[in-house]
Order: sequence, then C-alpha cells, then structure tokens
Amino acid sequence: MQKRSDIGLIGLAVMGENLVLNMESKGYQVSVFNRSSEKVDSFIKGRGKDKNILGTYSLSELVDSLERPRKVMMMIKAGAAVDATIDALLPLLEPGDVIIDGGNTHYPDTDRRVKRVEAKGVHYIGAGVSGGEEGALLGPSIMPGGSKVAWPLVKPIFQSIAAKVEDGSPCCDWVGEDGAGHFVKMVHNGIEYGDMQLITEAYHIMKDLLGLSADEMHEVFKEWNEQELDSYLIEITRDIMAFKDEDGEPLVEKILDKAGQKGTGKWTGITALDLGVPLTLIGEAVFSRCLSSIKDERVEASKVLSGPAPAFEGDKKEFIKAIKDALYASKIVSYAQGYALMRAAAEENNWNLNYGGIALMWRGGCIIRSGFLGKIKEAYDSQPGLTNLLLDPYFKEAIEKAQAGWRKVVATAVMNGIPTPAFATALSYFDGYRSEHLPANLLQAQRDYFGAHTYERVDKPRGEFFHTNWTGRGGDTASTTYNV
Ligand code: NBP
Repeated sequence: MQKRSDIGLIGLAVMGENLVLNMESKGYQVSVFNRSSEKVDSFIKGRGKDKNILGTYSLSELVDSLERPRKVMMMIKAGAAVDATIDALLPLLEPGDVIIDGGNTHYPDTDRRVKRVEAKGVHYIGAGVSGGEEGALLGPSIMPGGSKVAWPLVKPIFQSIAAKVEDGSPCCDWVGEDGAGHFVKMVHNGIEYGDMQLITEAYHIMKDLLGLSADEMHEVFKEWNEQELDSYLIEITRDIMAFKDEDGEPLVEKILDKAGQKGTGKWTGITALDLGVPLTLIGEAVFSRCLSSIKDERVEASKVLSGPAPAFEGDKKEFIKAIKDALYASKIVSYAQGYALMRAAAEENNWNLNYGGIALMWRGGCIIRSGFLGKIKEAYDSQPGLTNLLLDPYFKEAIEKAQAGWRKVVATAVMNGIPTPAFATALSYFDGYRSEHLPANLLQAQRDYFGAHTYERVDKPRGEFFHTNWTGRGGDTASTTYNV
C-alpha cells in the first residue's frame, strides 16, 4: 500500500465502517480516522484486515495520506462534532480540497458550512446517506449537495458505491446547491415517517376491527408486496408479522406501543410550516409518534374515556382490498405533499432540484425504496414542471380507482373508534385540494371582524383589500395586509 488513498473517512461507527468497506470493495484505497483511536486499531485488525485500508491516528496523518485534491468524508454524530471537525481540518487542507459530511445533518447547518468552508477555497458537500448499516455496506442511496464544482471529484466514488436500480442507474446524483442534499434527505426521512404510519394504520384496522392474526396479516402484506405497494417497508412488515418470540408467539405483539424518533420527521414538519406547505400526513405521522409516547397517560385515559367497541360486519376480503386502496391513495398524497415541499424550498432557496432524479435516488438503497418511485420518476421526467403529483395522469387514475375503498375505510374506522390520522388527513387534503371553494371566506370575515385584517372580494379584482365595520362600533382603520 504505497500510493496515497483516494478518499479519507472520519468516524468508524456503524455507517463509517460499512461505507469504507463498500468503497474498498469497489477498488478505492481508503484512509480512516476515528476520534477514539482504539476503533481504528480494532477496525484495521478486524473487518478491515488485509484490505486496501490505511489506519491513521491524527487528522494531519489522515490528510497527508490522501491523493490531491483531497477528499475527506465525515461520518460522525451530527451537530457540534461536525463543526469541531471542520475547524480542525481547514488548517490542514488546501484550496480545491473537498470536505464531505455524510451524517444526518439539519440542512440549514450545511447551508452555513458550505459558505464558511468555501470562503477558505475548500469545497464542501453535504450528502444525505440512507439505507442503514446494510445499505452502507452493499449500496446506499446518496443525496449530495453543496459545492457543485466538487461533484465531479467525488461522483465516481459515490456512484460506484451507491445502490443501483434494475437498469444499473445509481441511486446517487447531484441534488443541488448549499444544503439541498441534506434537505432532500430530510424530506426522505419525513416520507419514511409517513409510510411507516400508514402501514401501522392498516395493521391496526386489520388487527382490531377484522380480528386478523399476525400470520394472517403476514399473508396480506406478502400479497401487497407483490402488487403496486411493493416496497422495502411492506416487505419488512411482512417478515415482522411472521417473526415469533421464543415462546412461539408473534414478537410484534410483545413490543411496547411507544414510538421513538430522532428528529428528522419533526424538522420536515417545521420546514413545511415555515414554508406554508400543507404537509399534513407527515405532520400526523410525527404527532402519532408523540401520542404513542405518552403511554402511561393513555393507559389512565383509557380507564376514563370510552368510545365504540370495534365490530365488523361485511366481507373481510373486500375490506382488506379497501384497506390496500386507502394505503395506496394516502401514500400518493404523502409523496405529493413531500414533492410540494421540495418545490417550495427550491423556490425559496433558488435550488434547481431534479425531481425525477430525486425519485431515482430513492428508488433503491434507502428505507422508502419501492416500485412506486419509478412511477414518480416517470411523472417528473415527462413533466418536470408538474405542480402536484396528484395532477399526473397515472396518479390521478390510481387515486380515482382507490377512492371508494379509501373513503369506506376512513369512515368505518371513525365509526369504530380506530384512529387513522394519516389515512384521514390524506383524504381531507385530497378533498381540499380538489375543491374550487373552501370555507376560508368565512375565516377571512372572522379575521376582519375581530382584527380588521381585511379581505379580498370575489366580485372585485385580486389584490384589492376591503375592511368592513361589522359591528358599527369599530372604525375604518384596517390592519396591515401581509402573509407570514
Ligand atoms: P453515530 O451517529 O453513533 O456517531 C458515532 C461517531 O461519531 C463515532 O465515530 C464517534 O467517535 C464520532 N464522534 C462523536 Br459521537 N463526537 C465526535 C466529535 N466531537 N469529534 C469527532 N468524532 C465524533 O454513528 P453512526 O450511526 O455510524 O452515524 C454516523 C452519521 O450517519 C450520523 O450523523 C448519523 O445520524 C448518520 N446516519 C446514520 C444511520 C444509521 O442507520 N445509523 C443512517 C444514515 C445516516 P468516537 O468513536 O470517538 O466516539
């Protein structure tokens, strides 16, 4: 191992180790560094043994071991650790070198770091990496953004280690400027929250209303995974349903119903609120985890508050089909909302996002991978300026087909006291989005009544604002008209 390494990687935890092994397996020589040096030793002597991997014990040793322009990738805990590592790296690097952050960084931090690092003549790439441990080793989805001039320098490495779809296209392409890569990764994670919530709602109805056993649900998910819902998350749900604890009972039923979260769904929701985008399904998915997490409070409330006892009458097989329709239609709405968020962010930040390319990046390697994303890619490839996915002919037809079953499931769940916040909010969004008239006229009247916030009229040109002295006691002075 005489030559200098092609890339350096900092952070030998689960993601870093596996990415290094993936890169090495594709013919790249990789130098590695970890804050706690014993992890370098154990990696070099363990999984990295007899491989084209060079252990280093200081950042300067790492940097000195790299081919110019140097490429240094951080795979460490997001936040202050990333800033501290950049601080330590910058004096060691030269203009033209590249720092890459592959962690789960919040995109405004990447926006800030791109500017800071570029001011020193060094390039900066914030790359979302999805796929967990196995993806990192065998092919993750990688979403890079930041200093575009640096993309050709890292492209061969990233595209060779990324997951590939059937035709061999890599699930990695340039996303956009500044923090666009980490932004798209954040939306990916938000959509993942939504997909998971939808599956849990289907499970809840099948279990508590239809009385299906885990084995029966295993068969249902198995069948769904062979149809239009085919996806990694349906596939693992199928397998979870079949997984038995030591006593032969389904393990899933022994797991406490208290969901955790690490913040990316919350960030997606906050960004949507900031940009004024109705991202209702992901919002409900985050809040559902919050509601689940107050388990003790719910246990107490269950002793006090009552509702209908679920009782199903009808054809179970038909109803299972309707649940599939509800899940599919809601999933289309969730992706439509996620794409609307990306469009709004692109406009706000002057990013030139490639929407079809993003669908392709999510098509393989990552947690939300599915055949469905191939259809989204086709939709944006044929209409790059598509305002809303619901208006694409394929998805319009799919929703039309699923609509009756979707409505039946939401209504039945409501009547039986089974919460389906994501199915229901998706349907409300769909009904709202397809409405020429919404009751916001009354809302504007209320705002003008109590706060002189003014309103526009349907019989006057847009942009002309009126105030009415509703009670005769108010004056004619109106509040300033602006939107936040
Ligand atoms: P962790 O997120 O658990 O981070 C551990 C690594 O960060 C170790 O190498 C640790 O060094 C290093 N580190 C810490 Br903690 N503080 C540091 C500091 N101040 N300076 C330098 N290094 C520091 O590892 P991970 O699960 O492999 O994830 C790495 C990144 O990838 C994270 O941003 C994560 O959110 C993201 N990600 C994770 C997954 C996943 O499935 N796990 C998937 C996709 C993305 P030490 O050994 O000295 O403590």
